[in-house]
Amino acid sequence: MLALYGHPFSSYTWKALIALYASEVEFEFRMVDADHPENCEVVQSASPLGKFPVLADGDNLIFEASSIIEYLNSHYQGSEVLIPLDPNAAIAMRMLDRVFDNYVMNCMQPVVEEYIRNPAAPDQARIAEVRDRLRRSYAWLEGWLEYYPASGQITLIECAAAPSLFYADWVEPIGDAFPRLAAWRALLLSLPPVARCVEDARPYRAYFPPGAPDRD
Ligand SMILES: N[C@@H](CCC(=O)N[C@@H](CS)C(=O)NCC(=O)O)C(=O)O
Repeated sequence: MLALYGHPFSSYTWKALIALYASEVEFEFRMVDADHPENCEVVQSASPLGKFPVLADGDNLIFEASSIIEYLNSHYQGSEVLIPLDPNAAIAMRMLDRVFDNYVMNCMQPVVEEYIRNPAAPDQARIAEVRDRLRRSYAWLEGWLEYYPASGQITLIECAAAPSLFYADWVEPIGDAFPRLAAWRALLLSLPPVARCVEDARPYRAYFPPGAPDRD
C-alpha cells in the first residue's frame, strides 16, 4: 500500500493529499512530527533538505508534491483526471502548478519566516514586499480566471491552488479587489478533498506564525 509522509498543517502535504483523496487511492498517512522520529528519518533521507510530503510506494520514495501527483496520475489514476494526456493541455496545467508554488505559496513564505525569526518585531519592510508580490500574483490570477472553467473537478491545478490560496489569503487577504479569485478560493475550500484537509488541519491553527484569522 502507498504511504504518505507529511503533516496535516503543511500546505505541500495538502497538495498531495488532495490528489490522493480525489483519486480515491488507498494509502496510509505517516505523521512527520517529534512523536514519530522513524517517519522524520525517512523524510530526511529522501530529499536534499528533508522536506515533506514524501510518497512511499514500496521502497520507491517520491518527493516534491508535484512529482507525487505526476506519479499518482501515471500509476494510480482514480476516478478523476489529475493531468490531461494532451501535451499542450498538460503543459498549460504544469505552468499553473509552477505559478501557485513559486508566485503564491513560496512567495508568502518569507512572512512566515519573519514571524518565526522575530515574533515580537518582524521586519515590516520585508512583509510589505511580500504582500505587494502576492497582490501582483492575485491580479494575474484574476485575469487568468476569466477564461479558466472553475468547476468541481480536481486536477493538478486545484491541488496546487487550494493550499496556496488558503494560506496566502491569511497573509494578504484577497478581498473585494479580486472577486473571481475570492469566489474560486471559496469554491476550492468547499470541494470534499480540500474540506477534509482544512478540517484535519484545524487543531494546528494556533501554530501559524503570523497568527491565523478567525474564519475559514
Ligand atoms: N518543493 C517542495 C516543498 C515542500 C515543503 O516546503 N515542505 C515543508 C512543509 S509545507 C517542509 O518540509 N517544512 C519542513 C522543513 O523545511 O524542514 C514540494 O513541492 O513538496
